Amino acid sequence: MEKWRAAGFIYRRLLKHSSNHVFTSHNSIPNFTRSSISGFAYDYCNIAAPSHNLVGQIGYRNYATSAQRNPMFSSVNSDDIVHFKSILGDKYVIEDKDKLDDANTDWLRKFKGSSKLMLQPRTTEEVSQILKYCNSRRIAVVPQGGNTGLVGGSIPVFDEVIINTSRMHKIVSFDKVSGVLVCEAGCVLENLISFLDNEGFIMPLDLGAKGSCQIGGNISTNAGGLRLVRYGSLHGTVLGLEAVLADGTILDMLGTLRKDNTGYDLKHLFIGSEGSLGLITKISILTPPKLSSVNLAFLACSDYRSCQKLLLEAKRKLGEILSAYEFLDAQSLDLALKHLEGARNPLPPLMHNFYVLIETTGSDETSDKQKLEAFLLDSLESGLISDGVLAQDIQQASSFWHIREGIPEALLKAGGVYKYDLSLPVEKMYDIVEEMRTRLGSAANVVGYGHLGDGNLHLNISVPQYDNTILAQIEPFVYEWTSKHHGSISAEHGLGFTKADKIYYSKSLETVQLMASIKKLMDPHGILNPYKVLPPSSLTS
Ligand code: FAD
Ligand code: 2HG
Ligand code: ZN
Repeated sequence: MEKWRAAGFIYRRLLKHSSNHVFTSHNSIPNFTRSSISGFAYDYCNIAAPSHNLVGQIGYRNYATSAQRNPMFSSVNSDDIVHFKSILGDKYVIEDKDKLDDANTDWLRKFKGSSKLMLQPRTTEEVSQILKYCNSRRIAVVPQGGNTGLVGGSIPVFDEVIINTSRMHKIVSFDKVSGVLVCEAGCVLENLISFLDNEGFIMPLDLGAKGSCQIGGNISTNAGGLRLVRYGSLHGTVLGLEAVLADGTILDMLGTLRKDNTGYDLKHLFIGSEGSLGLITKISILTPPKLSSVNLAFLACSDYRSCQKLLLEAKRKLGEILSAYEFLDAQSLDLALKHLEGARNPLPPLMHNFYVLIETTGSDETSDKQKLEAFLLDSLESGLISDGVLAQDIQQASSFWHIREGIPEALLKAGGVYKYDLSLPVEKMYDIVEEMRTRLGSAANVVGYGHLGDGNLHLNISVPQYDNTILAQIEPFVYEWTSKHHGSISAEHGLGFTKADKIYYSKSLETVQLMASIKKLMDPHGILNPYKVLPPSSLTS
């Protein structure tokens, strides 16, 4: 009886929306605009206090407390400043304290470096001259894109010079026949999405930080995001790169071919290397055509097992039109509704334990719609979903995405947060959330959400204040658990500074040794993003 009542409920909604629920070009409507992403951080700071004090209230940590500055590195002096000005002009050699405060602080407002200098090159040649000089003077540098990274990789640990790519934002070419886009590394992802939308194409990646993150940063972190389930990882879609090595050598690997088996495919070394092997200056990427029908459903499931079974069914029955499969638990939804401006629960406020967003993208509006509706009704009848709603227009779709994409922002507003970005077998993924809840009791709010379609859990532990006693209950347990279940301690955010010394939980000693040899070969003085990705101990032997 219960099931049929529920079935009637969703069926009414489907009928209600069926006249015009198919919406198009979702990709042209950002969920966060550029200003809202960075603006949010400022709003947050303005409410209470300047950023550092605010962060201080919840337990701000300085990098320097957990690492030793490499004594081989030089500090920047006045001659260096004169030299950088001769390359870039005065305006783009930045010593202004306020600008440096922002560039020294990460998105989470958790860590802060103490760089006294930010350089903003416009061209590859300028990057090359800067690195050549820094290498000869043993000045350490940190490449910085949109500074939305979540593992402390994009800010200095000590006084490294920040090389910010924001001025390198030119689209070089777009070929409509092949769908290959060539652009500079500092292009903001959302701008590329808009550019391609006008051309009838889409970017093969999309993430909540699109309003600020840059394509160079995306590639350097091998960002995953919301559509990986459909378009695959950047290792598949990036066709070529231009990068500058530590000694200033410009490496031209900017091919636009899909097939090229002439020797080692070195671009892959840079994808996901988090600025530790070179600074990416240009990219070429394969972009798919924009398809005419996009549908988005926001669904409720009573337990995690149902979310998991629903994924299998979605892969089977929606097949080639499935373009996103995201999940969040009730605790994540609560946080989003509490902290995100304008967020509204798309479903009546009944208790559901889990929520799933299923997006389809296809070329036939009628058949795509029929397919999705049939799938939803079947899933309801079989009890896999307990309620759900289809977006009836682009605004509604944006409001559903706002909830999912806004969870990191909501967590930040809630206080301190310990973040774990885990790859795990889908059937085991939620066990760690439950075990963590049992371990921490009322000391923390443990939430789980993420890219279920890719086996990527975002385990977030929200605390009123950063607290080492709580941290000791979380780590190393979370890493040991992940390793025991053959998972990865970083599915998509990278290792950065915060997880560099945890690499052995996911990689063998021999693998790390080979990585360290490659790093030493390509950057013998270790000036590129030091203290990140690899534990410093792996580089000393
Ligand atoms: P930055 O943060 O500036 O830098 C990241 C790393 O790349 C640093 O190590 C930096 O040194 C290096 N780097 C930057 N530019 C270059 C360059 N040109 N050459 C060499 N190295 C460089 N990540 C995901 O994978 N999936 C998500 O769904 C996702 N969602 C997010 C949502 C929000 C709200 C936020 C705040 C973050 C999210 N992230 C996500 C994390 C982050 O946005 C990504 O890691 C993104 O790819 C970083 O891009 P960026 O330009 O901000 O890079
Ligand atoms: C997302 O998918 C991002 O929203 C951020 O990767 C995840 O905040 C996180 O833990
Ligand atoms: Zn993610």
